[in-house]
Amino acid sequence: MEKTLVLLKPDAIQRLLIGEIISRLESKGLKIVATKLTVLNEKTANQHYGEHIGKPFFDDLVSFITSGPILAMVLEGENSVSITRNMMGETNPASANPGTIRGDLALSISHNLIHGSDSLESAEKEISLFFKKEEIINYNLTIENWIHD
Ligand code: D4T
Repeated sequence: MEKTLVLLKPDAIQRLLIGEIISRLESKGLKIVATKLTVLNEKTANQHYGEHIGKPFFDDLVSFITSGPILAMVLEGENSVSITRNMMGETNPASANPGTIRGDLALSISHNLIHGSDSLESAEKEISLFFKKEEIINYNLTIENWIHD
């Protein structure tokens, strides 16, 4: 089953939005198969946001993402990568649709609450950056037949 990496960024933790955001993802039918509260060091932040090195917002992005605890999660479900991205909304909360996490809960592009892998390939890389294999739990929920085809 498809897996994706989600990070609740330091603003989500400080604004006490962990429960609200997880509740949306969990209610959709995505299953949490790994999670940890952690503080990113600069090295891991550089690896995670490597594609943005050299962009004008890069230094602020790294300071922000390393500024306090984040909640990292692996979510599992059919099409979990694209479903999570759709539920997050556009990168800039000002253009994110109502009903999305960023559209409903954020205002600023530099404080946009949540990260989700943007492709299957990134999901694989990102999951291995944050979690060891044995930290990802394979288990069944009894309600799964009510969620999947
Ligand atoms: P992440 O990677 O955090 O899930 O966000 P997105 O996938 O939606 O967007 P992104 O990779 O383009 O941007 C990464 C991160 O940088 C911040 N950012 C982005 C910023 O502060 N200023 C900017 O101009 C842009 C484009 C927000 C998300």
